[in-house]
Amino acid sequence: MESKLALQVGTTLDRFIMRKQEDFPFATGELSQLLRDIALAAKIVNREVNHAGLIGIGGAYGAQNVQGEDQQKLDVIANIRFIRALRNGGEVCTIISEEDDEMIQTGNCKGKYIVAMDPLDGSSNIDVNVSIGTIFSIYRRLSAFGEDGVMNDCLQPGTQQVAAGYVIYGPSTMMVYTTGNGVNGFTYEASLGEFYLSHQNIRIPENGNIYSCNDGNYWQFDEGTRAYLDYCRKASMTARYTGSLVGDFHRSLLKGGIYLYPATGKAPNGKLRLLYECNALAFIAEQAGGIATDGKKRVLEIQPTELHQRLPFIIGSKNMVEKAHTIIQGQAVAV
Ligand code: P6P
Repeated sequence: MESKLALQVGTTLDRFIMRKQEDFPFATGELSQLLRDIALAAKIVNREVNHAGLIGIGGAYGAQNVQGEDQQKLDVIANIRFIRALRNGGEVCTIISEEDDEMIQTGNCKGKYIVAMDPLDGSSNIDVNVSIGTIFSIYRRLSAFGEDGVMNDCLQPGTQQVAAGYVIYGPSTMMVYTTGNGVNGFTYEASLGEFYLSHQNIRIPENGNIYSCNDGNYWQFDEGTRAYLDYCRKASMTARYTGSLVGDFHRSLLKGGIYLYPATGKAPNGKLRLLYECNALAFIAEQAGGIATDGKKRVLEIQPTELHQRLPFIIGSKNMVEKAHTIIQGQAVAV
């Protein structure tokens, strides 16, 4: 049911959230507050990303995260900022973060929600000023209120997300999210400290001409994936790959396109993480009319077994992902 009052481009995120809450007569406002808490953290991280080079918080932190990846200073800062905002907001009992091996208990035992997040994805791009992003998924807790969240709360399939989104820190900073009723994008005006509705009811074009994949892994891919990349080259499609999932997905969402991170020799289960990267973008893609799979199965239906599990990932325009499946699974001869 549409909100009573039309929401025009230029509406602030706060007003948008409030108006959309009216569409849920039994809503009690906690999810709305949680989305505001995320937006607040994004504003703070945006400020730090914007002048990292000036205040010496660029570069490596000198430690590795649970993934064995070199943490950048901003990875650590962003993780702290989002955890603090979610803890202070009071709506979240437990957080899963790329930067922390274990579940993070906020102490808000009455919090209704679980958040899975990649606080700063693509951070190796910070020092070369390429877009980076935050990715988040929100779930209702399954366990009883009054206690810390438990593993069962965290290992829910993506179909159980109540909201998901990302923030892209690029030429402009945007927050794009869905609560299951379409996808909307908000552009940040730093001088006013507000996100404004700039991309209403985003739909991903069914077709596109851009494919996004790390071609350097070509000989590590299986035969089907190589056949698909050969098809893209023969079709004179455009290759675009920034090394930032959020940036490459955002382009596919707005212009049409496909992003692939298949299994490789170095990453036999794929590189990207189900809980705090793929599920959120898959929810957004499907809400916008696109598709997201692990090469075979719908990402949102995958039952997680570990907090940091990885999977091969294909996401983007409906017809492009379907074409990729037919070639990769050997059901069609690449032209
Ligand atoms: P590669 C960044 O580390 C990331 O998780 C995604 O943002 C990005 O798409 C991918 O990994 C890049 O990985 O192996 O191509 O450098």
